[in-house]
Amino acid sequence: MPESGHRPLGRILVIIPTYNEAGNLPSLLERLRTAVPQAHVLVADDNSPDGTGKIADEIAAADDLITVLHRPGKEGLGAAYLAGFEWGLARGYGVLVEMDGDGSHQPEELPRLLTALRDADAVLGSRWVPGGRIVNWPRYRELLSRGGSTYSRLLLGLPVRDVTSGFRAFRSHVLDDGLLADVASQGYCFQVDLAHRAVRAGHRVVEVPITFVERSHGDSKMSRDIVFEALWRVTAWGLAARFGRLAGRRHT
Ligand SMILES: Nc1nc2c(ncn2[C@@H]2O[C@H](COP(=O)(O)OP(=O)(O)O)[C@@H](O)[C@H]2O)c(=O)[nH]1
Ligand SMILES: [Mg+2]
Repeated sequence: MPESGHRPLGRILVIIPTYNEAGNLPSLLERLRTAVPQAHVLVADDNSPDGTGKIADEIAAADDLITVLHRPGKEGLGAAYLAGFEWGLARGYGVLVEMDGDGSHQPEELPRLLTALRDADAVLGSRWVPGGRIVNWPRYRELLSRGGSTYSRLLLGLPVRDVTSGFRAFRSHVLDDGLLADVASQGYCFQVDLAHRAVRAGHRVVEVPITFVERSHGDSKMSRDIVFEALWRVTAWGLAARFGRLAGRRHT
């Protein structure tokens, strides 16, 4: 149930999943430590071949508020976040933040997300609400993201404009309450899954506008498989909900 109502936020953990972000992570960490100096940072690296994990280790060695979670190999965004959430929940953080490691999410905007969280259970940084912006994103990515959000909103009845956004802040009780049990989504579908679960559980989920800046170093990990996973899972959830409702009606 919603527990917000101006309760103190508690300690903040920013989780950053990385796979081959050597060219982006150092400057991102520096900006993040300046923008929100009190936040702890957990880099969840999947044994990046470009040495991101080692670079993160070197930065963490000089900064008590940065920790690196080394994972054995590439398992997708969802698995990295689940491991990061588990790490943070076990250590009693009050707020768990999701943020990309490629510089697309501006650390300078995190204080705004945290302010909105004072009055909510979860805050989603959104490209597709008034005031939201994208910079340097190819047209096909914009169409895919907008189309995916609209499809999920209609099919799942999800009152969210940007369902795949990966710049988010959760009060820890949202994630601690069995919400993560049996999450199977791996790619960006993980973000849809989480938003869907949070809304269904009755939590107060709000969106605030963000400016998303496409990476200037390295490559996107988006793939056709990731898009198909989101499409089939969202469709399956939508149909299951509809058939469930119909079946329920028949019995009453
Ligand atoms: N640990 C981990 N991080 C990942 C994986 N796939 C993507 N990421 C990270 O997730 C974030 C978003 O991925 P990105 O490729 O930029 O996706 P895009 O912004 O949608 O093009 C980046 O920080 C990636 O390094 C993965 O399999 N494991
Ligand atoms: Mg990116």
